[in-house]
Formats: sequence, structure tokens, C-alpha cells
Amino acid sequence: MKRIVTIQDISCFGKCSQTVAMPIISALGVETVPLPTAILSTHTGEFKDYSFLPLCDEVKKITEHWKKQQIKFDAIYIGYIGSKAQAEFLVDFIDDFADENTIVFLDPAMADNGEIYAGLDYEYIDIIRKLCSCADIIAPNIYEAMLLVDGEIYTDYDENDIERISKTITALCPKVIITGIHKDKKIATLGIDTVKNSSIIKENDKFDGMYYGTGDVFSSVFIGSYINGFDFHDAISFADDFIQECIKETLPDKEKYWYSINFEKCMHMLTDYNKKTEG
Ligand code: PXL
Repeated sequence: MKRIVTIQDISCFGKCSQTVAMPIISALGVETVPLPTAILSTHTGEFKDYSFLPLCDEVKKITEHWKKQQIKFDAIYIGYIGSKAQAEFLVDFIDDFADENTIVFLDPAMADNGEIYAGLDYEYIDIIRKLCSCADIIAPNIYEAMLLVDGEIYTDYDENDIERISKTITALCPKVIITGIHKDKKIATLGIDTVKNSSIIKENDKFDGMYYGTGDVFSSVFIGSYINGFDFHDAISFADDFIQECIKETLPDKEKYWYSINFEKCMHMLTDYNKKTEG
């Protein structure tokens, strides 16, 4: 069985980061090891006055113990980190835990819907940019890609911006997935693999309303299926299809958009796939 360490916060309420990654990656038949970077009462979007406990000291103790136990991972999946010190620390974590067979996957979770997440600043973006160059694959949404490439967010982007961003961003990392690209009535995901010199663009229907936490669901499905043998393009398609089904399940609850998508209702898609690969 493959093993993934997922490094991101636990937002107790709001269905994102660890509370999404753990069930999804497990359902794909992959052992999931959480390394919580912080504990929050809720995620930081929409909610006010949330509690936030960074776990910098504890993360160091946990990783020291893992080093002594010689624990290894097939993939290191990094999501929302939330503090500069932790982001700096993860550069060393990758050095310590990744060998030539480990896939380092970074979802640089720091912005959505045209806005940078509460509590993050431009110094944080610089550290995340550094972390991107330690990764094998990164999966920013379009606004995070803008922050990485241009250092700013704009909502009136066009085809030329997408082309320029997708060319420039591969200087940071050889495989890049840009999610949430709005194109008229569609929403697209672009995957660029500079190792194989190939790319994929997957367009899906855009639903009314706004759906929180889709990036975390996408990343979890992508890395869980990729580590289990899907190729880059198939893992992107599978994750995108999963998101579409989850959004359909969420439509009746769409006024609760801040409460992420109802991925729980679609877990059968992951366990069915898992049974097929075993059989
Ligand atoms: O879904 C990304 C995410 C993860 N963790 C925290 C967040 C967010 C998005 O807002 O606030 C704490």
C-alpha cells in the first residue's frame, strides 16, 4: 500500500484541508498520515473571530520522531500552511523525507475568488514560491498562479494572460496544474507536464454559486490516484469529474457555499475505482 503524508491545517468546522484529505486519500486505498500545521476552529474564509493555534513546535517534535523511526513516504502532499515559519520549515522537511522516488506535491493554498486568504501577506507568497521549486508537481488555482507569477491578483484575465502565466509558471516546477480558470460558461483545468512535453485542458460546466474547498478535494483525489498509478492526465480528469459530481450533490445546499462541497455523498466513486485497481 502506498503512503502519503498530508501537511496542512485542521480546520475543525468547514470541510477543508486535513478533514477532506484524510477520508478521500484513504478511500482511494492509500495510507494517509496527517501532519497538522495548525488547528483552527473554522477555515478563514467567510468566518470571523476564528481560533488559530500554530503547531510549529509540535510539528518539529513529530518529524524528529519520524526520522528516528525511519518512516518513509511515497508522496508528500503540502496544502495550506498558514505561517511563514512553518513554510520555511517545510523546505527542510522535504530535504529530510524525500528521496528520488518520493513525489512532492504542493497545493499552494493562499487565495480564491480573487482574494488572498485572511492573515497571509506578500512575504508568505515569496516563501511559497521557494517551496514550489522543491516540488515535482504544483496545483495552484488561477489566482494563486497569478500571485506566484505576477505577484498580484486580477479578475479580468483573458486567454493571453493564461498563456503567459502557464508558460512562466513552469520555471518554478516541471509539472503544473492550474485549476478554476473561468472561460465564459465553462470552468477549466489546465495541466502542463514539461517532462513529457504534453498538456491537457479539461473544460467542465460552470454551476451557479460559489463552492468552497473544491481545491482541497481536487488535490486529494489527484494525488491519491496519481500515486496509485494513474498518469498525470488521467488523475487530473478523474479529480475534475469527482468535483463535478460533488457540486451536483451540493446544489440543493448551495446557499451554504462556505461549508465546502458534499464530497461525502460521492465517496463511492473513489472506493469503486479502488476496488477496480485491486481486482
Ligand atoms: O481550503 C483552503 C483552506 C485551508 N485551510 C484554511 C483556510 C482555507 C481557505 O480559506 O482558511 C485554514
